Amino acid sequence: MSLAALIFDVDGTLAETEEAHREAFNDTFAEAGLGWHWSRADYTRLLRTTGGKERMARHREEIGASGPTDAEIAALHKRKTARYGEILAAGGLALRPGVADLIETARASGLRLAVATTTNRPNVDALCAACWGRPAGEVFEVIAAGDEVAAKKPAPDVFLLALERLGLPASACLAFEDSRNGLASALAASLACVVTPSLYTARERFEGAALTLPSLEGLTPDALPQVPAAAQ
Ligand code: XBP
Ligand code: MG
Repeated sequence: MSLAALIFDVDGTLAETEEAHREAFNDTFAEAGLGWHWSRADYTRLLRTTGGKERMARHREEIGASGPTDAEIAALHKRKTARYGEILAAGGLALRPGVADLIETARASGLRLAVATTTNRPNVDALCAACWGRPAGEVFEVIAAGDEVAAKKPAPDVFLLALERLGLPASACLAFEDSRNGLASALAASLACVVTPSLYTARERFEGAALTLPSLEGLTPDALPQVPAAAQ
C-alpha cells in the first residue's frame, strides 16, 4: 500500500518543548514546597522515563523519598499541565524547522495527518494553539495521546491507537520521532520512522530509523522514505 498518512510525535519532534515542560515541573514543585528542582542534567536522565507522572515517581524512588504518593503525583501533574499551558500561551515557542511546511505540503498532497504522543491532550492543544493558532483537532485528523493507552513509549500502544483511529495498516504510514523511546515505540508498531534528534536526545542512538536528519527542513512528501520499509 502506498503512503497514506504521517504520524507525528509531539515533544521534541514538532517543537523543542522539553524546556517548557521542565520549567512547568520546577514551578509546580516550588509551589508545592516539595524541595525538588530538576536541572537540565537531571532532566536529560529523567526523560528516559516517558510520562510526567512516571517521571516524578522515578525521581521519588531515586531519592528514596516516601512521598508524594501516587495520588499526590497525579494532582501535581494536573497542576504542572496547567502551568505548561500558561507557559506556552505566553508565547515564544516555535515549531522546529520544516515542520509547518511538511505538514502543509503533506496535507495538500492528500496525505492524512496524525499525532501519537506520550504527553496529554491538553498539552497537544496548547502547542497547536501556540504554533498554529488552532486547536489540535483542526491541525491533525487523528490524535492519540498520553493516558489513553496503558503502556507509554517505548511500548507500541500509542502508535497502534493512532493506526486504529486512522483505520490504516502500519505499511501505509510513516512515523516521525525525536527520541530512542519514540523510535522503539514506532518500530514495535511495525512503522517506518524518520528521526530528527532534539536538544535533549542528541546523544541517543537511532538504529532502525528509516532516516535520521538534523531537522525536517526542506523535506517534501515526494522525498519521504518509501514504506513499508519496517513492515517487511
Ligand atoms: C514526551 C514525554 C512527555 C513529556 C512531558 O512525549 O515523554 O512525558 O516529556 O509531558 P512525546 P507530560 O511522546 O511527545 O515525545 O508531563 O504530559 O507527560
Ligand atoms: Mg518526543
